[in-house]
Amino acid sequence: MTTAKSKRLYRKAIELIPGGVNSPVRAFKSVGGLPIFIKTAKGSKIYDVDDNEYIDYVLSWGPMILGHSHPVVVESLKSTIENGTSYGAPTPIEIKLAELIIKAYPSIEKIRMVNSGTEATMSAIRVSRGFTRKDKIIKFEGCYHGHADGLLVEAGSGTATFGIPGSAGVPESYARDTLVVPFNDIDTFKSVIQKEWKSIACVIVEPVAGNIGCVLPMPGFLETLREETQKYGIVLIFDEVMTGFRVSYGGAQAYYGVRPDITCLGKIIGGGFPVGAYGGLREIMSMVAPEGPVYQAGTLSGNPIAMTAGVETLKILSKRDTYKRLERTMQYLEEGLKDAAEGNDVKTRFYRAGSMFCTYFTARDVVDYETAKRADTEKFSRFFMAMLKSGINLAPSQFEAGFISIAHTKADIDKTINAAYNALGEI
Ligand code: HOZ
Repeated sequence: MTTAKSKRLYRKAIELIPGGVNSPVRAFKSVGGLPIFIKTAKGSKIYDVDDNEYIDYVLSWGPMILGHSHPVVVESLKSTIENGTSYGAPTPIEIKLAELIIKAYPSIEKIRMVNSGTEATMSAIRVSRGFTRKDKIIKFEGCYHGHADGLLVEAGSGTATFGIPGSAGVPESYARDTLVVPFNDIDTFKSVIQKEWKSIACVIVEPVAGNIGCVLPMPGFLETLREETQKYGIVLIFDEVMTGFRVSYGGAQAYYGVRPDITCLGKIIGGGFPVGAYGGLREIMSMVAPEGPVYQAGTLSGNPIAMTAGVETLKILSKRDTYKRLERTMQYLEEGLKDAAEGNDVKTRFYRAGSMFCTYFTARDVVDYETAKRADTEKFSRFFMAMLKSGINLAPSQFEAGFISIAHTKADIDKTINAAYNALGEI
């Protein structure tokens, strides 16, 4: 297997783009390799510029739940593109997408489309502040809500991958209004809220912490967030950018049975195009301009290409057996990966919510950021590289989740399990 062309491109990219990449984790820095440059993708596979084939478990970090280049999505995009790519004006297709989302998420009565998950969370917080007329927010250690100032405090994703506690360039005054509590720590959460509730506008959480791997909420955690925020008149925001339409059609809120006041979405609802959305109770969303005084805008918001890809993706996902199929495939992969670790006597912990998952190289349970950080990242890196050489594309960080799509076949999973067995034997 050669990656000579990728190496050449990386040398060029690094001269022109910070770190040679347009998003930090892609640089492969934490796994000690050089990034592969992608040429094409189809179904469960991606192909690099050196024509190597990989079974893909990154899936553009989640959105490609139908697999890459799904024929139905591609066909509808062709006709959309022929009619123009952006108008900066309302279109029928954005109403269709709003309808589909609102139908799937009873907690959402009104929704605003934006261009990324970062914009969605940033705007949801602004609306919460406008609605409650309070400034402080509570977030949880290791939860990543995009890269807006004030949210880059003890964040996951790239900051977890590179061990950066916060980001340079964020004024202290912004971070001061962000109170941070360990994920799954009900007692600390309650004591912070009891002390500070008068100044807290909102609580924002990833219901499944997917930017430090895949950390599941413990029984009672999300329920407590709901009860306490309701008690004190604080807005509860679920950042479902990753979990929305992923862990179930109704997201984590349907999966765990807890309804937030605002939901942030992204990834899957754009079917692989840049998109985000935030929506919630009518009362809160009516605060958004031009209906209300909270300003938020965007030239490409509701872009017809992204809306079309989103609508077509959701239509396919809403078919009866889609999530059952994903569940069967995921169960098979879970069993195989666990057996491969046990068979090689490598201590791991495997977690998943629906079809998002993570294998941690640790013998101890992972319940929050602290316990996730105890995972052996050296071992993960060796595993990652061995898997890549066998044609399996995992996320290049111990602190990112993996995903499967409806295009992943039994043969794909068998090949993956076999590769994992050998890789775990090597490391
Ligand atoms: N923060 C993203 C995953 N959680 C990474 C996005 C990317 O590198 O494309």
